[in-house]
Amino acid sequence: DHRATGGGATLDQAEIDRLAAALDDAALNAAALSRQSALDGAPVADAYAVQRSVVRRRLDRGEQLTGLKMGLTSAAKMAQMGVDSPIWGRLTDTMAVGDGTLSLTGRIHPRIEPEVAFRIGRDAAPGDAFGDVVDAVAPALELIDSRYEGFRFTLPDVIADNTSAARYAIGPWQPVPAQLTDLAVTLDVDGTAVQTGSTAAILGDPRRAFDEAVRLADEDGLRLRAGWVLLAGAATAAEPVQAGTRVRATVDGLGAVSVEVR
Ligand code: 0L1
Ligand code: MG
Repeated sequence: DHRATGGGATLDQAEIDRLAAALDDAALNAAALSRQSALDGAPVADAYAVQRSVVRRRLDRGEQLTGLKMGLTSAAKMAQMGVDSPIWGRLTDTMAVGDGTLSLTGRIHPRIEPEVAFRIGRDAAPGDAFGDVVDAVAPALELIDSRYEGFRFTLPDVIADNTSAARYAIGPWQPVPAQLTDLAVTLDVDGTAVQTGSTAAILGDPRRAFDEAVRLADEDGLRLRAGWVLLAGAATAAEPVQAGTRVRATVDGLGAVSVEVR
């Protein structure tokens, strides 16, 4: 049987790998791709199979998984895409911003959004509660960079494209606060606020992003591992970003993370 494994996938593995190679090449060459009609009407299982293959190519080049991310976690973004469930993607070490410098080299049309990040203290299993597994919280920035022309895509397209994941920066880790439900979030560029929101925009409570990540990744046979990061999702819309600016995300009570964009 040459069908992809995983519930409900319909494309064969050769087609999945062909779509993955096109997305991976688009990322490597910073060249936007026309959307992939092969995924039109495809079940999300097909799209996640393409994502798995895209990330497999990265791992084959020596990258390491560093965590997972949730996307489309706000009611506004879900409504825009006509879905009622968030999506998830994979993070690798080359996406992590280590030294506060965020280079745009190799990006297509980058946008940045303020997020909340969780540190995974021990390997997670289905049914684990947030408090059993998450041992620290931090403000975070996510740079998303759709590999599709015009940042336009369907739900299966963006799942296949590893949920537009490109780079991420994590601020200082903090003890998990008593509540995370309604913390003010600001994205500023060169000291001017360009987006404001609340952590309530992240599934009503960012802790729910943990439950969703555990549940959705398990459908793909993947579990959060000790030492990994989980990006819970954006609290505001994403902003286009330019070289020569300083971008900062502040989450009330958690502090801030900033990057020098080059
Ligand atoms: O991290 C995100 O919420 C991005 C999910 C994909 C949608 C987009 O690229 O805008
Ligand atoms: Mg995001």
